[in-house]
Amino acid sequence: MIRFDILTLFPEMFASVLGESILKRAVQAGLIEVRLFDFRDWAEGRHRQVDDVPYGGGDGMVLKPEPLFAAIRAVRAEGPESPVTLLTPQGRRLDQALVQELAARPRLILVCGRYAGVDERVRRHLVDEELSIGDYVLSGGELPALVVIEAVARLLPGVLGNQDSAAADSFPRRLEAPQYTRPLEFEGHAVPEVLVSGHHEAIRRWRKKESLRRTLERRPDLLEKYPPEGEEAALLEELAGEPGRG
Ligand code: 4HQ
Repeated sequence: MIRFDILTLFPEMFASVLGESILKRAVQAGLIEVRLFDFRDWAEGRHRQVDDVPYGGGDGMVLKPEPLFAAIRAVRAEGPESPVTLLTPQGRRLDQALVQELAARPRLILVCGRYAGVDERVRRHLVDEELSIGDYVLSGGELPALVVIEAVARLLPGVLGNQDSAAADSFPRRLEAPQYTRPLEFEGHAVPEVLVSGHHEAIRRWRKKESLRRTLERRPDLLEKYPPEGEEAALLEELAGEPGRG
């Protein structure tokens, strides 16, 4: 069981994703718990203001330190000790290795910023780690937090049901081979014959080769990082001998 404590100005953004499919079942089965905190509840004054103009001028609003400090302290105080994680494009990039690290924790406290970001004092004096889901700009940390929840949850025992958990665990070193299902012919396009041949060894080899072909075309960096050996090396030779496209 992992507990996710989410601090956000938009707690309602989480309901639809957590209310469907795998995550819904994980919550129902008590495999994960997601608690949502609207940090506006910790804002003072008649307007419950959570943001303000940047000192020195500039575009956008900055999240004020007081409500975030109060909210994070209150949330942190209940339950097991846990680092506080801020979702930001300036953070450590999320990959499957980091997802595995996060999945080993009992609790994650995820802070979702908005607007031009948080006052630097939140980052410096309250946040323990910063995490990015990739090099693109979103409008808030809510979707990144949901990405973290989903990626982490599916590694927990029992969440995926049937699937091989070892396979779910690590990012594959090769891209997947093409997959087909019925019908055998669709709008004149047939399924590769080998897949309906019943020849298991031929199918295994075909998949391995097509997986390599895709990896070579789209993710040659994976071949550098995890060099082919044995059968893979031989299949790569075959690919190199094929007449190219274009
Ligand atoms: N944000 N990975 C929140 C992101 C982001 C990302 C932009 C985070 C706006 C306020 N977060 N700020 N990419 O784009 O984590």
